[in-house]
Amino acid sequence: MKLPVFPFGAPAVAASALDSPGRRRFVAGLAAGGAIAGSGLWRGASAAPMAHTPRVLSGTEFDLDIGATQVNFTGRVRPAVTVNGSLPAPILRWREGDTVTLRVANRVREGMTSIHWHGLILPANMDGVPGLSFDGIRPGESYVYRFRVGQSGTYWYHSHSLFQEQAGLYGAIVIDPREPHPYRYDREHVLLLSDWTDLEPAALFHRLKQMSSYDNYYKRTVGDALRDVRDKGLAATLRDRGEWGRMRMTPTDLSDVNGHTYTYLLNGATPAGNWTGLFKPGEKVLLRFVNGSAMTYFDVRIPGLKMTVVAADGQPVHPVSVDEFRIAVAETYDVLVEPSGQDAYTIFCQDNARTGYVRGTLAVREGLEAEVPRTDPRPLLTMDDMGHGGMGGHGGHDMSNMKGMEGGCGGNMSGGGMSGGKSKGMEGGCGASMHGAGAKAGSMAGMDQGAMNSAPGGDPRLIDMRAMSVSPKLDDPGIGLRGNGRKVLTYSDLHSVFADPDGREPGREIELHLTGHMEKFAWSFDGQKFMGAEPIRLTYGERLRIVLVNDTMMTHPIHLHGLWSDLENDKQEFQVRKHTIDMPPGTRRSYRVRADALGRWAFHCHLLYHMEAGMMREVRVEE
Ligand SMILES: [Cu+2]
Repeated sequence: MKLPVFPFGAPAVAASALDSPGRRRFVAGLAAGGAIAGSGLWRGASAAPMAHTPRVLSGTEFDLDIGATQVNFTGRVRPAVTVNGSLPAPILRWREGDTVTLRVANRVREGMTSIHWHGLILPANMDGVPGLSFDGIRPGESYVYRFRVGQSGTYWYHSHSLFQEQAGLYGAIVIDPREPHPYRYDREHVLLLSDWTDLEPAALFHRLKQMSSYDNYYKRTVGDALRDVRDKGLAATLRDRGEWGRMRMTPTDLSDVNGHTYTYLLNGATPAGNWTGLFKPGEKVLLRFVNGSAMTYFDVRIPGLKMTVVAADGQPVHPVSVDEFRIAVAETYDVLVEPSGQDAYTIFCQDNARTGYVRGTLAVREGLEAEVPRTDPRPLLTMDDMGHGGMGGHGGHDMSNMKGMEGGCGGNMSGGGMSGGKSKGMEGGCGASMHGAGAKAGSMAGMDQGAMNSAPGGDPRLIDMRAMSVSPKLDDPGIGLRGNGRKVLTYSDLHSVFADPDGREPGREIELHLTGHMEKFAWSFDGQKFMGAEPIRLTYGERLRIVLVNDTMMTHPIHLHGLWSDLENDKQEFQVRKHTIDMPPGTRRSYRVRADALGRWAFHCHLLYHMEAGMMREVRVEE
C-alpha cells in the first residue's frame, strides 16, 4: 500500500534517531543528583550522594551567596548557579509579622544577579526585578533586602536575571502564621519541583528561537495516521492534519521544552535519586508543593493516598480532597495526606506532555520505594482545546472524537473565511479567525459560555493564531487529565477561606490578550513585546479587573508582582486569592487587583523563555 503524505509540521530530525533509549536515559537522570562537594571529585552515578532536602535557614537575618557550583544530574558535570552552594537554594523559614533582612552577595564571576521573592507583598525596591525594582547586583557586590513579612504560607524565590532561574537559582519560602492554622498536622515536607538541563540556558533559548518545535519531534507516526485513516477515512484525516499544519502546530505540541531536554527534579533529586520524605503511620503530613520550573507543568499524584488541598499560592482555601492536581509553573499547593497501611508511597509528578516524570517517596524509613506508575498516554490537543471548537466548553474532546468534525472546517478554511454551512457540530468553530482572518458571527449561537473573542491589535508579525471562542474553563481539569478516572483539582474547586479582601466592585477593566507566533517563538501581550511597550498604569488605591484572553495554543502562567490576583468565578465574583493565574489555551479568565502598592512592578508569563521572548509588561502604580 502506498502511504499518503501527511502535511504535518515537518520534523527537522527523524524521531527514531532522537527518541532512542540512550537519549531518554541520558535526560531522565543517571545520577541521584545534587551539588558536588569540592571539585572534580565526582566518581560516577553509583557514588553519587543520597539526595537530601535543602537546608532550612530560619530567623530574621540571612546571608545568601549566589555563586557557581558544579552539579551532576545526568552523568555529566555541569555548572549551576546556586545559593550557598545549594540546588535548590536553602529553604527560608520566616514568621508572619517579622521583618527579615537578607544580604544577597553576587559571587558569580561575571554577570549581574538578583533575587525575587515570589508572591510576597513588599515595597517595590525589595522586589528584585532588575530594571524595575533596582539595578541588579553586580559581581562582587551585595544588596540588602529588608521588608516586613505580612503574610503566611508556602512561597518561593528565584533569580530574575536572564536565565539564572533555569540554571538552578530557586528555593522555597515557608512563612509560619501568627495565628495557628485552621488544620492540624504532625509533620511537613517541602517538595520543590524543577526542570534541569545540561544545556546552557541561553543556548536553549537560541534553539527555541531557531526551531521552536525541537522537543516535539514525535509528531504523529505513520501508524497513527493509518489508524486515523481506518477510523475516520482518508479525507477527514487529511483535513484534520491540514488544519493543524495551518496552525503551525501538531496535536502533540503541549510544551515548548520537555522531557527530551529536561531532567526533572524533586528537591534537587532526579527520579533515580528518589527524594524521600519520612512519616509515621497515622500521622497527618503537610506537603508543600512548589513548582520552581522554568518551563514545566507537572501533574502530581500519590497512588494510594487522597490529598486534601488546603492552600493555593500560599493562601488558605476551603479543603478539597483530590487524587491529582496540575501545578502550573510558579504555583504552590499545600496538601494534607494521611499515609498508613503501606510503608512507602510514590509521589509521582509527570510533565503535562507525558514526556517524563520525577518521583519521590513517602516512606516510614529511608531506602524504601513503591511502584512507580507509567506516564499516562500522551494527550492530543483538539481544536476545542485551542478555542477553535467552541461548542460545549470542554469535557473529553480527544482527537478520537474528531468524527464530529467530519464535513467540518478543514475544507472551508484555506481563505480564512468561513462558510459554516457544512460544519455540523462545529458551527462558529474552528479556525475561522486563524492568522487574523475575520469570521461571520452569525453561526455562533448555541455556544456554551464561550465568548466571541475580540481582536487584540498589536503587531501582526508577532501573532500567528487567535482563539475564536474563549471561556473561563475553570472546571476543566486540563488537557490530558479529563476523564482519567481520578478526581483532579480544577480552579473551580479553589475557594479562599476569606471573603473578597477588598470588597469593592472593580472600577474599571483592563483586557489583555496573550499572543504569540509559534514558529518565531515570539510571545507578547496584545501583540506587543515588552521592549517598547508602554507600562500599564494603575491609580494607587483603585480596585480593577484584569481580563486575560489566551489567543495562543500554549498554556501560560501569568504572574503579577507586588499585588494579589483575586481570581473571579464565571459570574465575576471573587473566588480565590492567587499570585499566578494559569491560562490554558482558549481561556478567558478575570481577576481583581487592588493597586495598593506604589511603584513599578513586573507582570509576565512565568514560562521563563516566554518572558524572555517578550510576554511581559510593566505595571506602574501611581498616585
Ligand atoms: Cu507563556
